[in-house]
Amino acid sequence: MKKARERIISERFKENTARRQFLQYATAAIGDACLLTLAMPAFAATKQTSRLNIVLIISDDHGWRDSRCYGNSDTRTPHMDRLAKDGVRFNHAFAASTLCSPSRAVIDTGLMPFSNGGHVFGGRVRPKTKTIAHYFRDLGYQTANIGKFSKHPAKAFPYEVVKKRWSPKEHDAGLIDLVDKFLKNRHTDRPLFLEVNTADTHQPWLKNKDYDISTLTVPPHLIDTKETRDALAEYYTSVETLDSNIGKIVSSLEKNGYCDNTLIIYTSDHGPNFAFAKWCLYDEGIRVPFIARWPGVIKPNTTTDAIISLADIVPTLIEAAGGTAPRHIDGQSFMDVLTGQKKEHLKAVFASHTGNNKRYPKWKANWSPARAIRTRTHKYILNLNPTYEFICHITGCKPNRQPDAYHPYWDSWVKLAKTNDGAKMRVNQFQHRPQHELYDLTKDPFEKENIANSPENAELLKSLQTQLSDWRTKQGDNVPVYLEKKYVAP
Ligand SMILES: [Ca+2]
Repeated sequence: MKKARERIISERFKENTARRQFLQYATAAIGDACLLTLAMPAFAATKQTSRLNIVLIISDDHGWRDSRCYGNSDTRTPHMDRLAKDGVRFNHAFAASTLCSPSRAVIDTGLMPFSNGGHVFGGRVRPKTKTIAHYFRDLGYQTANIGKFSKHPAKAFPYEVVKKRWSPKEHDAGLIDLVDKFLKNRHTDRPLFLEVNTADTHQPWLKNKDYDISTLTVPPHLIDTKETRDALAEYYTSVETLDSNIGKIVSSLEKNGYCDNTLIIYTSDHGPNFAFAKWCLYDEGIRVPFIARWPGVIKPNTTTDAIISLADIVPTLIEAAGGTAPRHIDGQSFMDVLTGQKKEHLKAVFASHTGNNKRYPKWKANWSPARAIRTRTHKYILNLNPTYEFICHITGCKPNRQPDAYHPYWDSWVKLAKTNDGAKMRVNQFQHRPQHELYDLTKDPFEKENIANSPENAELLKSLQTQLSDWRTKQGDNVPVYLEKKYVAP
């Protein structure tokens, strides 16, 4: 352990020296940067720089349980499993929000949803917010973003190279070629910060390839119907494609010389489009896969139970690159967990869900804002509009209106609920959220039994409420509790 630490310190010293030298060089050559690139022969492309390259692969709506290395034996994920075998797998990584753009704004800023401003779906980060593209540019890196962008406004995320590719119907067709060509044609001696955003697991899911739905294990938070099994098979088919693409990205990195001196991280923006997952602050919504590979620094085939937030990515990567993490941001570096020096990181994580803006007025949907605190053992959720029915894409999409986003499984649950008490209870739990929800995750990991009203939990409830309230105050989050039965879009 000591040896690993010394090695890291030594490497960081070398990296910092190289960075200083590079900055001096860059200052002199800045005006000729383009000419320099053009003039540089292909064989001189320095991919194995003395400084660390960083590749962050972010998937869309992939749940933490849904790969084989995380224990789901129904899925086929050899490439994620391989990445985990080569590196460290985090068991307690949490997104700060359960929708695309708010979660991604946190990943790229290190600031939680209210402090970066982009807490609404499609919301914009505050003017002058510093993002990962700024931080790595300042560290002398070439910054690139390939795939789904979903960051607003785009100018606040000034990646040097942006290659957008996201078409829900076509999934990631063409994405791998973009990554491969970019890596192949990259001729610079600067280190690389690359964010690749895949969309394979976003709806609409792919058609079931060859999963036998009768053999699938339906996770306990879902209601077991044929339609649920069909949806799982489609989702797992999409997970398989995601996994294959991760394999191709890693293979392209290795083929193009980004092997030993490259930190590769795989994570997801939030959980899948199943009830009690995406759109919700239950663990199935906010808990995400997180795998990191860094040859020579991260001990292979290890796992950690350290609790991390995706807000911690920015400071961790800055530190890994030899920089100093900014103090004003919410995220905290977990570099010591990556290197195996520490087993613990955060005591609790916070999460926030606002929902859509007024782009869905006809639906009156996705307006069930909530906030949550999640400790090692418990989750407290504060629902800010508890009397309004929980309507989201899962319950609100109709086959004739939104054929690509419609999933028949929800209708199958509603139908079953007419004759089955268990189904009736779960459908009701999904559509009607009390103001206060408390779960004991040690006994009830799928958060099915709300214990907020049990007198024996009063003290714990109060403590978690105080922590959440203090956090909200610090964040500038003053959204009140709405007790009207109406749609009040953010
Ligand atoms: Ca997403």
